[in-house]
Amino acid sequence: MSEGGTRQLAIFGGRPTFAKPLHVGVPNIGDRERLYSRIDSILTRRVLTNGGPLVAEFEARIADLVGVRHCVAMSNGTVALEIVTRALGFEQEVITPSMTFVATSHALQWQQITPVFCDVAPGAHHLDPARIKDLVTPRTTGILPVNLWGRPCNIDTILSVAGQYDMPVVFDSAHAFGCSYKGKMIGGFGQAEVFSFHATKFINSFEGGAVVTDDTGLADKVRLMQNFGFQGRDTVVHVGINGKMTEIEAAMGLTSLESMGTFVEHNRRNYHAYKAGLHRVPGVELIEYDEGERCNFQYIVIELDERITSVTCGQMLEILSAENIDARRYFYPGCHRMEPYRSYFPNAGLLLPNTETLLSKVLTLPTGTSVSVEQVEKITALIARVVENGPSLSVRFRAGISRKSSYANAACEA
Ligand code: T4K
Repeated sequence: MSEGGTRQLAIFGGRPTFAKPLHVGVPNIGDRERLYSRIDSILTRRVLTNGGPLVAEFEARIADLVGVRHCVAMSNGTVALEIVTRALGFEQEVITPSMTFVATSHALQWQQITPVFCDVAPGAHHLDPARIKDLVTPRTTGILPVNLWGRPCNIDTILSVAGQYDMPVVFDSAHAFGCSYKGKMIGGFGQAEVFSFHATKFINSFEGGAVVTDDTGLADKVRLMQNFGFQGRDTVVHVGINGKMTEIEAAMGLTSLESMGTFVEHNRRNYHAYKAGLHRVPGVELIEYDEGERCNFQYIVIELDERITSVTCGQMLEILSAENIDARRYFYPGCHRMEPYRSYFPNAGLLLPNTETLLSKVLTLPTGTSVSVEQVEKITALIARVVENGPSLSVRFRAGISRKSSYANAACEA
């Protein structure tokens, strides 16, 4: 532990481990000069949006990297999900996990499609393919699984179950750009996949997203719908919306892509530092990446077993937060416990026992290029110390000892 293990925890009035907060999701920034020069070219050209050359270049680069025929860049991942599911005729009911960012469900509900929440398998973070059959009804029109944390879900089995019902599958791969499954890049599975290039993502275009697919008809339709349904200047042939990516976003996206190798390498080093630091901490399990595959290592996720650590996830979050470690409880409490789903399906949790258990113990920790290995080492040392002192901390929490309390914390000064 820093300062020889004698420091009092900040939650009890000690000096925080970090002077400034360390966040999950601080953007990776590529080569600024390249970005400025691209922005300069945009201003000179005066083509700011509506299908400029940088968006076209970004789309070509993504399609090439992923190994698909088509990429349609979008204003963000949520709109990309809305457009592609609509283009595929998703309606009525769609099977999707609750263990995801709420955008996955919202993209459906926004179109009056009911997200039918599928539980995760015990101990897993992804939709359990074995449960899909129980959820299929005559109203089911598709499946929207999520490649959470950039780790692929059980893609083969999901596609095989979907095939039995002749149902389309769109993968929400918002986290999974640059990752692979069985040696093939994520982006090339199902009818289509969606990436997010939001600021907090591994590769960012400030805001942004993309639909990737090998289906030319689908790509054409998605492109139409993303630009009000315009075919040419004055002809509108389809209902549409504005989902376009701007040139300045593409400039950032292209610049990010040029640094992709550096970002992965940095994330990988941090991941290994977390792995080394948490390896022997009882009750704390780091969610591992399969390094035989391509990974972006963008999310550092731990599961706490409260029976061993004595402190709950919420308490750990509070302790870390006081130390200026802004961990997140992604995606607590689960989409099914957020509005409007909570009101629509008040008992959904009964069908999602594994999701509920998982959400009670998952924490996401800071990484990315703004976080150094030395900082990771301090974070893991702190977690180890908290767990070591778990029983006495838990007593203090139960006694309602408030944060930043000024009196000495003997238990944590060991
Ligand atoms: N599907 C999945 C599975 C997703 O995870 C997401 C988005 C989507 C679909 C939809 O894609 P988009 O429509 O967003 O393209 C963030 C992001 O807003 C969201 O994109 C992302 N998932 C989700 C996992 O995380 P918040 O509410 O956690 O963001 P926020 O504003 O708290 O930012 C996180 C931290 O990042 C901050 O504490 C500070 C730091 N940060 C953030 C921004 C935006 C910066 O340092 N600079 C910044 O510019 O949702």
